[in-house]
Amino acid sequence: MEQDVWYSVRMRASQNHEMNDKHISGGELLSRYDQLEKSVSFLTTKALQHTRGQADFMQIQVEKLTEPIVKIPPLSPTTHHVKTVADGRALAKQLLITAGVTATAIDRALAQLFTIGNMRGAMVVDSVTGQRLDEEDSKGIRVTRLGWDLQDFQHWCQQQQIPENIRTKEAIALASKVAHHPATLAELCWSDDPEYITGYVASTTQGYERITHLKNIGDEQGCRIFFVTSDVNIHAYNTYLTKQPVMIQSSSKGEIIRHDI
Ligand code: WAQ
Ligand code: MG
Repeated sequence: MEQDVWYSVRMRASQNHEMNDKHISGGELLSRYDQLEKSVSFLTTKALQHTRGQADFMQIQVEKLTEPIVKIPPLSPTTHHVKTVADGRALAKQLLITAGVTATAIDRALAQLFTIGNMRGAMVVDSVTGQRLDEEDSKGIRVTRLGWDLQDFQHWCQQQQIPENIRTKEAIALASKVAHHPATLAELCWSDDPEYITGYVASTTQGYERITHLKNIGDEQGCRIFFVTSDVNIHAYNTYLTKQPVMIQSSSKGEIIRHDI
């Protein structure tokens, strides 16, 4: 049945592509064939109307999926209201420690992040030592092949009494996929968009914990760090993040959709 065939759609856009290649925007979603035009258009708009600047390079890739899609539920959200960045980061550190990450690992990971700057993906870090486990000096691993039906998201937001915001949809989808892997202890994230200062700590044990100030307005330094157990198989972990199709569904209990190919 054609309507059961799914496609992965990915976008990345940057500025000064030939020189320092400043990351402007990225996006990934799952789409049915009859929604492909809309999906490509959604990601094009995301790239072209970006507060990080005007892109001079954009790539959009569409791939038919042949693997079964795993359905998982979204992490449960909570919001912590803080008044300053210092309070926000101190709280984030506390939440990460509660999830099992060491203070040393957090400090070392953040020091590496600030040295690199301008990442396009996430850093994978040993939750005990803080050693970076994905390719050193790379711009990070991009989590792809994930989606969340808009209606299901909207319905879930009403139940949870949180705003129906597309940025939150994308962030919770990503955090839920990442947390679902048994090697992930916790994630720390804030946006690289200069105007958006709310970030989160996510983990299977504590859910999606939003923190209202994790950076100052105008700051373009974003953050995405996955803290993993020391015994992680980094190759398999990478494959899960980039290749395993995952659909977030509020009522799901972890079943697999077998789609015809
Ligand atoms: N895979 C891995 N890393 C990514 C991905 C991805 N698919 N998308 C973004 N990143 C990394 C990349 O290094 C970016 O610089 C950084 O994360 C921030 O990305 O509940 O908007 O898309 O209010 O700017 C969180 C709070 C918002 C939402 C996060 O991140 C809420 C956000 P952005
Ligand atoms: Mg961004």
